[in-house]
Amino acid sequence: MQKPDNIFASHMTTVSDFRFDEHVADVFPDMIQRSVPGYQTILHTIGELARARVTEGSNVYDLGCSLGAASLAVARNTDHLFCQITGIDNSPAMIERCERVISSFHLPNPVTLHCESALDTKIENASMVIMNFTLQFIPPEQRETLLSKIFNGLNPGGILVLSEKIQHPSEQGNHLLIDLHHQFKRNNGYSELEVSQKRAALENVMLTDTYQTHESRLKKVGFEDVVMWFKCYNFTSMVAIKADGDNA
Ligand code: GEK
Repeated sequence: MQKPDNIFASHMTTVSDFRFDEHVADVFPDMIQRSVPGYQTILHTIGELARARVTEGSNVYDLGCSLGAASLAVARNTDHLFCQITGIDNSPAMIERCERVISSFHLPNPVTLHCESALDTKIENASMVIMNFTLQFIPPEQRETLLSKIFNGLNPGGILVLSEKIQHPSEQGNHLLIDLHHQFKRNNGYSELEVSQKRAALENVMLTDTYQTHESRLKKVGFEDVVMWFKCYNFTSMVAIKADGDNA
């Protein structure tokens, strides 16, 4: 049974900045499921992409792995070859619980976890890197350097799966998408107070870019192609492809 997320249910006199602490880690599966449209579809597709693109003897990195949902999707879909899956998160509470989740499954490929910032992770011999709603928590001025490091660590033909909450470039379009997302959350049982207090908590912590910013930055660091394969309201998932030797 998942623990229900009621972190923002009672009135707070001051809303502190959102942190991935033990309270959040305890309710995380319920929180992300009720807050991110298409979360299960995205995990399913990460599994499909892993089956199609992960190569024998390569590394897969899940940066900002939380409780390991994307790493598990990769592990379950790579039973036909050997690969090393590495989950990274800088929240000790997340990594501690993720260890428990991962060790409760018998997986065809090893998943190794490290508590560190994705900014410090060495990326090498990678056929797939996943940032499933993580880049939005990295300071904006460090995003290009991180993406460049990922690009350099990917093998030719390797992919980055980048899922992000985005901003629409026009104010009225952005409001339309925010309203639809808030309605999605109310439909999933969050109250008006929960929606507004969570929004205030995330304001300084989760800094979103437009799709255009993502696409041009990914191209700038060297990716050959950027494919937006999922969008619902202001939530999107992209696959950035590194040219393989034959196309380069
Ligand atoms: C999933 N991918 O379920 N380095 C490493 N981790 C970080 C950093 C950083 N610098 N900053 C934040 N995080 C998951 C969901 S949640 C998305 C990812 C969300 C971690 C943070 O601790 C948290 O676990 C994760 O990124 C973001 O597929 O809650 O909206």
